[in-house]
Amino acid sequence: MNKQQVVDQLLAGQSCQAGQDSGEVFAPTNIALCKYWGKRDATLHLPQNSSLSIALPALGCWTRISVIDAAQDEIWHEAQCLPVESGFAQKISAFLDLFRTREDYHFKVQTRANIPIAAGLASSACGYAALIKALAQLFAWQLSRQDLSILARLGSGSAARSFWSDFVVWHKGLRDDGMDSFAESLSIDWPEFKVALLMVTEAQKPVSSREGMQRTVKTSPLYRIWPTKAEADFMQMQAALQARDFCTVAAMAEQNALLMHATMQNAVPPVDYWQTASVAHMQTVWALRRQALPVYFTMDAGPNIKLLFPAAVLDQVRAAFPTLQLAN
Ligand code: 2P0
Repeated sequence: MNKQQVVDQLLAGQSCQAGQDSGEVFAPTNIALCKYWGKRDATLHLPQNSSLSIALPALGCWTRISVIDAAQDEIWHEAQCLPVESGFAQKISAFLDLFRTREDYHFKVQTRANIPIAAGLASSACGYAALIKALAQLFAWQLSRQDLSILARLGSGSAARSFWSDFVVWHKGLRDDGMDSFAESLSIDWPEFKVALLMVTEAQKPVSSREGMQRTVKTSPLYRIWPTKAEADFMQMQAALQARDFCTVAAMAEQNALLMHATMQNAVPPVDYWQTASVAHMQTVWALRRQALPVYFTMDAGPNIKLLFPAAVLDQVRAAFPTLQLAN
């Protein structure tokens, strides 16, 4: 099955007529507590394991899309019109091809984000989710958020999780067409669960997540244990979240991230997103825990660290990490 077949199946019976302008929509970024790492289908971005994330509701991507009378798409990022041949513009235009219900439709896409791009802060997640939300408004699709999450997954796997502002699960699904590989909110209201960013660098990562995952699945002997362990974490973490058991959730998140990074570092050649400062932050977290402070971390495909802690200990965590940026 290819992407177009999935789109056609989901949009059957929906309007093919685009309005003039979507208006500006926002999608939050999300940080996985139980990570997505590895695909069972690289075309449809179907994952090897289910994953679970927390949204950062004030950080993400704003997108507006309109139909223009032009021979090609115009892709704007942060008030700059990108050259048609740029990698970013080509990726977006190729994705838009899936939704061009008339051949003469060309789009102007305007995006801005308040997170750095490709630095392990899920910029592609909020970027593709915002694009799908904007298209849904432009075409006035009558689709559930679960269906929108399937469409966004075709752009980037983790985008499936960027349609809600709380804890979200993305089911791996079993079907070849991926219609059961969608995300949904756990509807858990837990404002005391805090996430803070420790920025090591805003530079773009040297190896994309997509390539990193593919190399890990193909060459890392340690990856063999990942799908089963990640699926077990996914189930147990949901129970701990329902129980509002902070230390269990955060300890599992840290261990899940460390196992993901171990599988990457075991790839040939290694996929290594760690920098000296990332490791120093981890060691500080472990030292604080030895002093009984409930602070944990997670880390994605980039060197930046995300701290996890209950709101009640914010002052102590800030004293240890004066540069932290509170993210929720
Ligand atoms: C996650 N990451 O669960 C994991 C943890 C990075 C580390 O999802 O190939 O950009 O577009 O499906 O979604 C980043 O991978 O990859 C990611 P594609 P994506 O958040």
